[in-house]
Amino acid sequence: PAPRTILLTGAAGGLGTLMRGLLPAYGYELRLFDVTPIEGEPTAICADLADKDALREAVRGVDAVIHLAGISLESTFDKILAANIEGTYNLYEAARAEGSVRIINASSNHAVGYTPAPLDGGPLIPIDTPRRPDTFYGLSKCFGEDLAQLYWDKFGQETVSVRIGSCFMEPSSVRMLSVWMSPGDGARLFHAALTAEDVQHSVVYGSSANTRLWWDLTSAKALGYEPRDDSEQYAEKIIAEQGELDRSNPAHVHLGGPFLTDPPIWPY
Ligand code: NAI
Ligand code: 15L
Repeated sequence: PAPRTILLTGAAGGLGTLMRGLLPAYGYELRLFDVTPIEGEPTAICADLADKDALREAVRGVDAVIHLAGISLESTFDKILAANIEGTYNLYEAARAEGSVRIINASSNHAVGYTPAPLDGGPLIPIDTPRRPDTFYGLSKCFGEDLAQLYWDKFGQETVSVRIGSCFMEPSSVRMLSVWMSPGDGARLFHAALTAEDVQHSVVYGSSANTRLWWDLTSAKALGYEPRDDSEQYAEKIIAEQGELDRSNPAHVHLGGPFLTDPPIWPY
C-alpha cells in the first residue's frame, strides 16, 4: 500500500518548512520532529536525535521517514559526529526496531564536493563517482549513505539517499544554476522516493532539470521522478550581477562550490 503517515525529521529547518507546505497535497500526513520548536505545531515532537526513546516513539506506526534533521553546514567534527553520525545511526536503529520502514535520507552534493564540475561540455557526473567529501559535513553524508547500504544488505531496510544540490526558493549564485532543486521538484522527488517499488538502497542526485546541470539524474528518474523546473530563467540576472564562473577559483569549478574554500559554518 502507498505510504501515508510520514515522520519528517528536521521539520523546523529550511527544507523541512518547504516540505511541510508541499507534501500534504500528495496525501501525506506528516509527523514532525525537530530539536527546535515549531510555532503553531503543538503536536510536533521536540527532541534531539540523541534521544533514542523519543526516536523510537516518533517512528512507531509511521509508513516511512524523511530524514532531514542534522547540521546542514560545516561545523566542528564533534558536533557533526553527534548530530549527523550518531544521530543518523540512532534513527536507523529506531526504524529497524519499529518494523524497518523506508527512510528517505538527506545526503548532499558535499559527499562528492571535490569532484571537478563538467564545465566544458564534459560528461555529467555519474551517481557512482568516487566519494570526495569537501568538509566534515560532507564526510558525515558519506557515512549516512554507507549506513543505509549496511542496513539494506544486513537487515533489508530500504533507503533512498538523495544527494541534494541546493533546495531553496530560488538559486542565488552561478553555481546554483547547475545544482538548484526547486522546492516543487524537491517534493516530486521525495514523493517518487516514497512510492517507487523495490528501492533497496538507491542513491540519487536531487536537482531540477537545469540547462546547466552538472550531474546525471538517471537514478532519480528511475524512481519515477519527473523534474519540471529549470534554473535557466534566473541565469541572465545572476550572471549579470556575479559574472561567469572563474576557472581559476576552486570554489567555482568543483561540485561543492564554496564548501571547498570558505564553507558556511554552523551555527551562523
Ligand atoms: P536546516 O539547518 O535549515 O535544518 C536542519 C534542522 O535539523 C533544523 O531545524 C535543526 O533544528 C534540526 N536539527 C539539527 N540537529 C538536530 C538534532 N541533533 N536533533 C534534532 N534536530 C536537529 O537545514 P536544511 O537546509 O533544511 O536541510 C535539511 C537537510 O537536508 C539536512 O540534513 C541537510 O544536510 C540536507 N541538505 C540540504 C540542502 C539544501 O539545499 N537545503 C542541500 C543538501 C543537503
Ligand atoms: C548543503 O548541503 C547545505 O545543507 C545547503 O545549506 C546548501 O549549502 C547546499 O548544500 C549547497 O551546496 O548549496
